[in-house]
Amino acid sequence: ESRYNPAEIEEKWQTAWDAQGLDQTLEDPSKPKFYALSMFPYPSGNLHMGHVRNYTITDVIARVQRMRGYRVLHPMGWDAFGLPAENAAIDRGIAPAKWTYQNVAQMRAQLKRLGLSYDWDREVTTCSPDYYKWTQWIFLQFFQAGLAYQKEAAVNWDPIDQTVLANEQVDSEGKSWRSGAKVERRLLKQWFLKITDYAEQLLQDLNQLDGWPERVRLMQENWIGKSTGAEVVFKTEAGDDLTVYTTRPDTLWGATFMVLSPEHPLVDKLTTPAQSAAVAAYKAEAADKSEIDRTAEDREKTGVWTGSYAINPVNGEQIPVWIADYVLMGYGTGAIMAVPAHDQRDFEFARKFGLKVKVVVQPEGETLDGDTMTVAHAGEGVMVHSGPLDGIPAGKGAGQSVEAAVKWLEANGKGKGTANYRLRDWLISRQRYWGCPIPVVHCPSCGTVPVPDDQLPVTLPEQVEFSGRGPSPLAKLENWVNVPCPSCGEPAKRETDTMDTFICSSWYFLRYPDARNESAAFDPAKTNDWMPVDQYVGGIEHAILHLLYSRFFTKVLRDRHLLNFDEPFKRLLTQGMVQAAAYKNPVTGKYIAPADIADLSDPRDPATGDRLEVVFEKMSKSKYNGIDPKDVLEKYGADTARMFILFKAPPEKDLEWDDADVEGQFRFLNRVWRLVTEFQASGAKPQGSGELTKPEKDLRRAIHTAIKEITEDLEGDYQFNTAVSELMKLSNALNDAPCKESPVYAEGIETLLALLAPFAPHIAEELWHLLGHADSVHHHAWPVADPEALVVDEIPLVIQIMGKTRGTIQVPAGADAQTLEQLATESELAQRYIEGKTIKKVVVVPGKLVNFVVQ
Ligand code: ANZ
Ligand code: ZN
Repeated sequence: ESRYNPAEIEEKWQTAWDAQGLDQTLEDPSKPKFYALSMFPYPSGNLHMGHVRNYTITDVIARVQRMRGYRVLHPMGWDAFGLPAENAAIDRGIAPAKWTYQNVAQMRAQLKRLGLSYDWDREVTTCSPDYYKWTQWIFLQFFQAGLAYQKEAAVNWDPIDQTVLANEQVDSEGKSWRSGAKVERRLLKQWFLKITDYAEQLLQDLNQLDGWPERVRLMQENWIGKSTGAEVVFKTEAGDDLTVYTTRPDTLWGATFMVLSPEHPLVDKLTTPAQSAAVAAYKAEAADKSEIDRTAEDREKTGVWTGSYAINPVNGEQIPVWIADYVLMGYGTGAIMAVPAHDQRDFEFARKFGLKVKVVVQPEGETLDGDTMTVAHAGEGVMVHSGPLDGIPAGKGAGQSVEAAVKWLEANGKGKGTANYRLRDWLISRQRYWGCPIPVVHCPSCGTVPVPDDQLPVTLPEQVEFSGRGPSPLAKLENWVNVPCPSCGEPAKRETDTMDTFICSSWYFLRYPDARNESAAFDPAKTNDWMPVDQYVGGIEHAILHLLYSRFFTKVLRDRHLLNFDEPFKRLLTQGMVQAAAYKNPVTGKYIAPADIADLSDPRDPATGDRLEVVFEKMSKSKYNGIDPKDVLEKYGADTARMFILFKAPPEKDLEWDDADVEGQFRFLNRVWRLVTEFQASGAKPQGSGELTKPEKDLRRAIHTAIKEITEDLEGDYQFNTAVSELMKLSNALNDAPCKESPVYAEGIETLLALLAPFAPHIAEELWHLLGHADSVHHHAWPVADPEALVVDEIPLVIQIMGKTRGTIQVPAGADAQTLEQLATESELAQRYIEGKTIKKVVVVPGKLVNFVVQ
């Protein structure tokens, strides 16, 4: 008798499938399409359990859809630019390209061992010139549409290494990862994409995404951060317009001072000679602070008076103009009217600097006084001291104060209703080497000139020195930087910034439908055919930026007439984390490696003797609770690993690693192996008899119930865990069936293998062939439940004696009360208790129970 040997059969089938081209995309227009996509990985070099989970989920979906008759696109690629490759170059002198491609090769081999049904012919690698040529081309599409522009913005500057640092290279204390120097902020001219032009569409179209988790849609909505209010024009004493953005134009009569961002262009003009030293000092201080610091709520307010006043347009009052860092230049107009009575930040500021506080919203049953109140009143009330608004209820609703204020401002030409978005334009410049070069040339006479399409890609030079010091490696390469201007031919300089890697991943899903196209990013006909992605699967950590940027790219390319749809990802599944037990010292907060613990049943810190807590946390090196997929594959094989991951938790929930459950799935596959090999060895020839016997009927019901339940589990919410349970139930039913010679048993064995195929593709294929099939089980049609087989013809009937349940008997479903009474009375079970007694009364509840009252 043969043993289940996963190592052998998995490798055998992976090779065979490769040779047959089993996983190649079927381009058959007569079939409906299904695009199944996992978020592509960064090639760090090692596959972790989170990857395994993500890709297994998508693979099951892809395989089921193929069996259900779809043509399926299920590709894989590499998000291959980025900082770690450059760090490897700096630390270990290995070229970023070499490091990256080595990692890709290693991870591709690991993926292949999992039996994932990818069409590898469509693999994309974002750092490869045949890919980034089109990233550059798409960038130029944005440029031509006026959606890519340059402006000054702050970067992290390391004063010792004289270099720009990425945010990830600055630690939580604001120090450089390499030099340890306190990082400064410097203004540099940098490239931006105008995502703000699409803010409203990105918000509105969230309504189309009912296949996304509500939580993710909400995160996107908050990130876009729409607020509505008004712009109001104040005048400076010199007659300049000083426009503010406010969400509470109704509180205009309560504005007692103004605050400008220190970077506001009118600050210098407004500053009086007496205040100029203080203002200059404050501006310098603010320039060094990050936005997060500046807007932290618990921070003590700081600021300086400019020495000037502005005029409140609603009542002609003169109010002082201050500068303070809590007002940001990048939001609204960079200037606010301060209403300390009703805004907490303004209130704190006013109290600190002794500025007036004037109440204009009076809450019912209270009399707030600006001189004595201790906290701003942001809540409800009635408008007071507010001219035309007096008596109107305060609020944003219809007929309330904000609406009335906007109407009044517009009628009197003092302002207008507007909306604002928290979303900012996307800063895409990186002063680094390992990224996609921005394809423009700077010419002294022509300005910024795009590199012509026929000169793309602008390739990354290979002879580069990496020190982590000084300007970007690209900027140091004289003969790469100096080029003739594509427009006038005079000496000019290449742009040396590279693109944020989020750009590369904002369009890769558009490339897969036409991945080998050498003359275009993609053929719109092909990409429009396959897109949108029907099921996207990935981590919640990408819930905001990656998804928002991809949506933005899709909309811009649609407006360039390259795409004919609004949204790239129809359905989104964000899979939960993979967690494992970690041992934590509750006193020191340190994690202890299991290998250092003497007795795991009484885990103690070897250093302190403290009793350790066992906690389930995301697998990580620092918590010593990582499990290497390689070890699991070696011990049990890919099919077991897949089954465990699918069985252990619903895909969107966190999964707790459990060796016993892994073992359990391995045992289950062994059971399947035994069932099928024994059936095959028995040589039982399914013979067509007429009427089915009762055991045959029962087995057939079990088979078709499994089909029905598993099919339902895979529709909608992808409840793989319950689907695996159903597979286990079916295998038990087969095991226990007394009719192993019956054609129904043969039907059951084949059905089990077909249903198992998407989950454990190798063992299903091996056993399928053992049964004598020539074609792949993965080409087999997904089984369909026969409704007739599901009909239950017998039900259990509860037998009670004097109200006490004594057991059940099987009776025909739908039997009437009289029949039930007869069957119950005659049953052995009832007879046992009734013998020698007289039946006084029989109570029958059809479909449920029969109760005997005896004496
Ligand atoms: C007067 C006022 C009175 C305000 C009041 C609020 C309450 P959101 O919802 O975030 O859009 N503001 C405007 N521009 C700002 C900037 N560049 N930096 C910091 N704060 C700014 O909030 C908009 C409100 O935040 C605006 O409404 C303004 O303060 C402030 F009882 O104006 B408000
Ligand atoms: Zn020129």
